[in-house]
Amino acid sequence: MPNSAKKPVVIVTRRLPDLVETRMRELFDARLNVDDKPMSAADLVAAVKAADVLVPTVTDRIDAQLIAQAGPNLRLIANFGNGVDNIDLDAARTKGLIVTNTPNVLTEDTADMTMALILAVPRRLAEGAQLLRDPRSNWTGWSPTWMLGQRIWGKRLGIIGMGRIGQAVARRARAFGLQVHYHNRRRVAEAIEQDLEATYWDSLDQMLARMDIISVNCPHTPATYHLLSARRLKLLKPSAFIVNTARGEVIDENELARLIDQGAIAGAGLDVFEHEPAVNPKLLASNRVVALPHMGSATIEGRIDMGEKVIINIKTFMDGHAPPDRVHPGMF
Ligand code: 8YV
Repeated sequence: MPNSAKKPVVIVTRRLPDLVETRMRELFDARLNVDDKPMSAADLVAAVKAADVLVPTVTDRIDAQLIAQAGPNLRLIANFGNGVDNIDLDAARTKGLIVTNTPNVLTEDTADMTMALILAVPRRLAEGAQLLRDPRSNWTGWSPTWMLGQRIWGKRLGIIGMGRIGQAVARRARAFGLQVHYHNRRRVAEAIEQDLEATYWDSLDQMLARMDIISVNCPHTPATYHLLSARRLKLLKPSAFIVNTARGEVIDENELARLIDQGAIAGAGLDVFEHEPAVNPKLLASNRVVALPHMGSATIEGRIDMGEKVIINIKTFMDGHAPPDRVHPGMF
């Protein structure tokens, strides 16, 4: 059991909101990254050798090779983030390390951002805003045929991944008059389906071929890597839009860019990318793509809540109890 008399060495890989860092300083021997410069591979090795607890984020690759080099004191990896695809969970378990994440607190913020993209792409929001700022745009005033987009109301939204965030997206989508459809590893409870008036598709292929908007809300796992493969992307209607606030790796990004370029897919709203922070230049060049720099959970309230969860996970573990947000391999 961890020794609670001595403050644990908690190494945090990125800068967190002040409130969170202040509390961490009070409770732990917190080693903070005040410059917020992403840690190099060598920095991470030094961190896992020295820490009792490591607090990584999505920008840190905690792979088997790194975990193998962990020092004897490292017991807990308390991820600042919901997705744990940055961590090799099997390697962590083999090494006897507990892994935790920060579920729930970013659900509503991420669903808001998803809904924002669902609205933004068909209604050409970014294009319109950009146009007014461009001195060459020469906008002379309203016209009946100016900047026409596609109506949202009455369209079919296909949600891939009906977990917490998928369901929060569905609730919002209902309010905007979208018909909710979904594909998930497991069908959700009947009461949830009824509440969301959601139609389940066992076959992802069949759902893709019939939707007007696709929203990706599943985690990135080996099973969902390129779930939207070149073959599946070609099943979409040319009038369909894709929104992704989950993980870039779920979509074959090159193929998506190519199909949008060709007009075989109408557009995309992307908050995440396959090779983050690199973004396929074709996507950036297209006015049918709204690209955001991984902002889904980026609210001050959300980030403080995430920090609070990290602290609770560490504190509970250090007090000798099971941390509330423990992640097991196979959970995702
Ligand atoms: C986080 C996210 O900001 O929590 C997640 O899974 O994708 C983001 O919203 C990021 O992961 C923090 O590590």
